[in-house]
Amino acid sequence: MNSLFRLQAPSSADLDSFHNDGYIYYPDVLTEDAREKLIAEILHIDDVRQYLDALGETSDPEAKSYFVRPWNDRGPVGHRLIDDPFVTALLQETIDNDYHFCHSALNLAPRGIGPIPFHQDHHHWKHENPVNLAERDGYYIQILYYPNGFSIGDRNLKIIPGSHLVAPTADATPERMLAGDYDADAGRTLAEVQLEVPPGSMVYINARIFHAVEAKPTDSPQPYRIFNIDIFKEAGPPHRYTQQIPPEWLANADAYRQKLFSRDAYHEGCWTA
Ligand SMILES: O=C(O)CCC(=O)C(=O)O
Ligand SMILES: [Fe+2]
Repeated sequence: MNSLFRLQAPSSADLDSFHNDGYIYYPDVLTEDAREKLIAEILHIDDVRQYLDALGETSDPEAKSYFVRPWNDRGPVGHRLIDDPFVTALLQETIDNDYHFCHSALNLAPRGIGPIPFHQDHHHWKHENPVNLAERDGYYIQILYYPNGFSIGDRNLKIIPGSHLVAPTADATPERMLAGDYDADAGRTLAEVQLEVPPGSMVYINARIFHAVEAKPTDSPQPYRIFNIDIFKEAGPPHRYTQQIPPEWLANADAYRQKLFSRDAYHEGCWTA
């Protein structure tokens, strides 16, 4: 089966970027065919169609995002993203073999939507149960896909490269990192980087890095920005959103896919049980 991606595996420079900067940026890495089909699949989802019909062409400053988690209503390309050979090579070469699929989400951001401040998505950090403390150093990988891309100043992603190297204490806020207070801990100057991303791009991040998203101006030339995400976690207890796997995903799964999905889902109380 052909890959959905223009690349087969990460280069050694990519792996350095993952370990030193906490992310790898792959501009325009989906093939044209994959990008077009993925967008078509997303726009074909009933809920998405209804959302976009209601949104219309105008720029309502009160407009809400479309957001679904877990994103289970995936078409064939959406499904193949989970275990495309390039994604598998990336996971194996960055975090080895002991990982599972955690969950996914789909988001459409309309004109006028506000920003998301700097944050980290490693949920075990924000909880103090023994299980969270024990899992604190486990890898949590977010694969961010931008099928229709974005420009600087138009809901662009921002990151603080190297912020994954700073110990996750309550004091280590993004404001203090950007003020230089943690440069010695990180062994580098911590500064904000803004990404400009053409359609079909992927950003592969260690969820320990601080990242943020700008607002989308009401006069953006792009009516909505599409963002889908797949998240993988080191083997172990559930993360905050580790999803139930729909039974039909297991029906035709090969051994690799079965292993990806062989983990417990999150449920209320599972960390204190
Ligand atoms: O919209 C994006 O580009 C990223 C959003 C994000 O950081 C998140 O969903 O945690
Ligand atoms: Fe995030």
